[in-house]
Amino acid sequence: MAVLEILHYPDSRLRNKAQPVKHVDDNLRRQVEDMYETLYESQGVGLAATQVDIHLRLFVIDVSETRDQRQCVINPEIISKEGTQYELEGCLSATGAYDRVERALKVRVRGTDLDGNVLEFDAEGLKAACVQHEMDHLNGILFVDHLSRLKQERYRKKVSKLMAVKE
Ligand code: GNR
Ligand code: NI
Repeated sequence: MAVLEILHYPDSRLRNKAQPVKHVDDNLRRQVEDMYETLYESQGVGLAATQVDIHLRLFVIDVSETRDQRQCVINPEIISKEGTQYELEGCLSATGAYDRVERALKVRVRGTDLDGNVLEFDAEGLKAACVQHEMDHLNGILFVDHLSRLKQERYRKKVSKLMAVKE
């Protein structure tokens, strides 16, 4: 197992649209194990494959306090949405950005697990926001894209200043 390197804004690879998973092999299983390790090490609630430079449609989540409710969804789809919420989000690929994003309050998710079984579940609140956030990653979208133009511009400048300091 290994902790994978997470891509950071403004890395253009975060803009790739992930491709459907055609079959699950041992290599992909290993990558998913590494994604869990990366998720727990970085204390996130979700991680999309895109963030670790794997451009396949899958994500892992664990929104539990106890960090023992891992779930991997392959070829995820949101089949229904209900209500709205407007809660604070952060992203492991967008350091230093925290803001409220409008999301559906409840979603119904369909996909498959690593064994090819159909998976279908309801998510609400943080878990629902997280699923929508991870689905966005698979489509090359970051949560900062949902913010106002002004906030996006401020964030872009903040990051370029931080990068200038590093060099
Ligand atoms: O750790 C994370 N927290 C979070 C909080 C609210 C809504 C979504 C998230 S996902 C984020 C981890 C991450 O960047 N996943 O892509
Ligand atoms: Ni994210």
